[in-house]
Amino acid sequence: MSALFQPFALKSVTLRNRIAVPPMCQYSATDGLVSDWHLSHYASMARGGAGLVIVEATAVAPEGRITPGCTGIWNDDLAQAFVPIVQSIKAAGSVPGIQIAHAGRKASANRPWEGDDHIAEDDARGWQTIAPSAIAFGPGLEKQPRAMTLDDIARVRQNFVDAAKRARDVGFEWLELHFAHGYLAQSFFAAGSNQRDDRYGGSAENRGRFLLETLQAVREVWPESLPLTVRFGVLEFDGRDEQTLVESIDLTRQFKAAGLDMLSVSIGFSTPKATIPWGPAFMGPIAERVRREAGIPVSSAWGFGTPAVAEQVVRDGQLDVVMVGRAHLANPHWSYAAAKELGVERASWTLPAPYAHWLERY
Ligand code: FNR
Ligand code: 536
Repeated sequence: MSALFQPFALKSVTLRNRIAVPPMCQYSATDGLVSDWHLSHYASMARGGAGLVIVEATAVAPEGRITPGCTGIWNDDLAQAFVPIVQSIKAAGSVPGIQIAHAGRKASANRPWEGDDHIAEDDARGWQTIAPSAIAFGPGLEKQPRAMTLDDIARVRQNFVDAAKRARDVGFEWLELHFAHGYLAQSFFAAGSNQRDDRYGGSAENRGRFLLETLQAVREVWPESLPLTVRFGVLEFDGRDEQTLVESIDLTRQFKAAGLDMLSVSIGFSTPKATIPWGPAFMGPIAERVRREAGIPVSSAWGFGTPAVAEQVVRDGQLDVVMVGRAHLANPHWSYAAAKELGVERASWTLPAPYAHWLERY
């Protein structure tokens, strides 16, 4: 019997299997507004059989977009435009999730296929970025951010809360806060990007404060019955990993006490000086340690996109849910293909009948 194709229940939500499409930016929005491409893309991801589809990093404020093509949810009109996407995901039997985000010092960048670097200072398409301290990321992302005031911190926290309310009101059933990948929240946590001397910088407790306060404030408006998750870079692969992991796991315990339901275990990407040991399932043992030491369900990504690998990490108890990203771009029906490869009986998970009927003996 497949472990990957067992349902997964969290709060009032049940995923039909352990496969999730992680948030993946499409860089195809205009002024934050989703396009027909998004509807087509997300509908196909859900139709492919995954239990959970998480909509891409969606900015809680205009200056929090990574690029001018990033989606936003900083007003009600932008939120309303997600309704057909939510409905299309539900119609295919998946749970609709969204990741809300602020890109901090990595914002105001060109799309990946247009350079992936910061928009030039003299280009009107760019904007002033903000961060805990006025320290640029490094080569390619050299724009110096403005150090946030305490008012800025309170405002962005409220931006997350307002975004969460809007996500709730348009029907998303799973919310993820983007606290990873060197964007705003991660850059508060990472000592190299946070040199504040107030209560938001210095000790691990202080560097975690913006993240914890934001989570606490969001939990107050996000329904108790629905999953609230965080994507968090628990290490950097910069040679200081044991200390970072200990601090990350401690903060995860505090997240849990504040109402976090699951952690998406990822990489910090806070420094260009990382050496990442890319390979199949390389995050599995790290995610398993967080799961065990923080006592919380986990998902993870990066190199789980082969059916046998995805099956194994669930069977071994490393992950509760497996994120399969680029393999879904290559084949939106990845789950169907995985079920066939693993010899899964149709009855053990819910395929949409209009496809399942024909594919059972195909
Ligand atoms: C990503 N990733 C990503 N992560 C995230 O937390 N929010 C996001 O919006 C995005 N956007 C994004 C866009 C694209 C085009 C890619 C390829 C990736 C990272 C993604 O969620 C995932 O962690 C990686 O793709 C690794 O998983 P795979 O592709 O190895 O299965
Ligand atoms: C993965 N990506 C993550 C994104 C956007 C695109 C690329 C996100 O979280 N919004 C990645 C992050 C950092 C470094 C390399 C790759």
